[in-house]
Amino acid sequence: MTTTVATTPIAGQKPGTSGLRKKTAVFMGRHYLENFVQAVFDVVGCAGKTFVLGGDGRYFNDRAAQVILRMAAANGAARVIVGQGALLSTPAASHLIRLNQTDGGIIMSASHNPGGPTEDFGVKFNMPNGGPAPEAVTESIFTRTTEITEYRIVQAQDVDLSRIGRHDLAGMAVDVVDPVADYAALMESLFSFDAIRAMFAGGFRMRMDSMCAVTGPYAVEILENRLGAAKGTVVNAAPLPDFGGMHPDPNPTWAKALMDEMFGADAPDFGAASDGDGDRNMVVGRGIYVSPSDSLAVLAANAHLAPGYARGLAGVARSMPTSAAADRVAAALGIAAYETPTGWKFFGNLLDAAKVTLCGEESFGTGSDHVREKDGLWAVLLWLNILAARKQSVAGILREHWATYGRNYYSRHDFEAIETAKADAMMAALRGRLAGLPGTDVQGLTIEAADDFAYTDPVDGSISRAQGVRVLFSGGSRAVFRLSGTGTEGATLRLYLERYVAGPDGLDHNPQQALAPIIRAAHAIAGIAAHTGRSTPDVVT
Ligand code: VG1
Ligand code: CO
Repeated sequence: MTTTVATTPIAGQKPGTSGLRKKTAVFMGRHYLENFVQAVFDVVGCAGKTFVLGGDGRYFNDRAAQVILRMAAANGAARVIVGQGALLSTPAASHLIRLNQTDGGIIMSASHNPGGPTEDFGVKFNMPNGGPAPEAVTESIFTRTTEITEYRIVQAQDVDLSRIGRHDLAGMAVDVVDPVADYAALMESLFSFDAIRAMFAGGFRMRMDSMCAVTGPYAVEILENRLGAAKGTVVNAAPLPDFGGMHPDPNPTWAKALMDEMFGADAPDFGAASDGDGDRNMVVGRGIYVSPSDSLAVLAANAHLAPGYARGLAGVARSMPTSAAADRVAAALGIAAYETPTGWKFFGNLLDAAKVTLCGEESFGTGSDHVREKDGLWAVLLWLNILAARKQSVAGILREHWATYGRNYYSRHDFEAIETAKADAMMAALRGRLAGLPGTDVQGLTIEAADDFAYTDPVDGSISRAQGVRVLFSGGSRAVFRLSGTGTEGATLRLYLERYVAGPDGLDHNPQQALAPIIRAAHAIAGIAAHTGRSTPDVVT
């Protein structure tokens, strides 16, 4: 039986960089999830359609899945494909949307944000191409949340999402599928599993930290079962509702146990970690950390060594704050390089138009045209394929890369949970001063240019403004300032720092030291301490 429930708009249901993210308790509040889901269905249409549904297994994932299914049925959907246990990594969901040519999908995740009753939850809608909804669609969804007066839901028992196969929910088909199988087959089609298997058989050792989040089952099946990595290679492999109390953000701060292992005595050859929903990756060699910007550049330079990319790359795209290391590779390969705003949704059109093959962000995101999301395990497998083909260590490959292309020293400093008004005032003041900055000297550095990044999509011509303030110094160094669009508490200031050094450089390879002059200049230019009361970042990556 379908019920139409009267409701009223709830303020602030505005999707950010990657869907709607709020405290779990907010999502569990009266009508909150329901209003947002109905707004999505009202905008994208639901009657007769097929969707994919899954999430990263965090607290409320299972309950939210049942609500979304009942609402899809009430809104007339024909069929929903759900990962068993309501689990799907973000890249696996993207693949299922494409593979089954569905009308899109709903992913339940707050990605790298912690999970649990007092932590975060999130919902995002992906389009029929498998990618995050573009700004025009998320804007329409937001507008709809401000107008909503009712939502539809069927009254029914829970669907048994633990049982693979077809179920019926008030006339709608619910197909519960193995969340791993199709994704693993896709990976086998892209990479030389034989070469990687031979490398493991030859004694190559790895540690994969799934951070008690969704990639555990994927990593165990692919790395241990199919590629023959030693049992126990994947640690924190069981997805838990609170991620075992961990912050499932694969960076040196939150994946410290992995870093300690990789820099300790008897470190394995290769280490990797992924985030809550499996779209991010961190890669570490024995005694050497690979910055995400460098990782994108190395993958671009070597992707042809994997069968799925043997024909070469159409082009490479990176988000604006990501270092220009990948641009140098693109120039050497004679392929196009694109610079987009932060967030994977901006890569979708470039991938669909086959203008680029690889994409990446400094925030531990890398991916390709195999799906329309960034893909953590994909990046790990491409690295493994390259290591198997080149028969060199991670350190050896990185050093050769820097010797060839020069090195883009890079770091991001995050200042978290700043009072929103203070952060906004700092950005407004900075934007107000942009025109006067070029030609001035700050802390011994000369500013060449300064702007607020705007992007015109080369495919559909849509324009996205105010995507972050860039200050370029002479010699190719820069500082970028922007506020996060994924936080759930106050504002987070992200300060991105970059310095290019050609060839073997004589610096000591400590990025914080190499970047010290730019860090000082950035603080002086924006008056971070004066505006926010903060002089040291909470997280450095
Ligand atoms: C952050 C990252 C951005 C990434 C986004 C979603 O956004 O900086 O590069 O695309 O998270 O990643 P923001 O607005 O907080 O800087 V995920 O893995 O959380 O979906
Ligand atoms: Co994520």
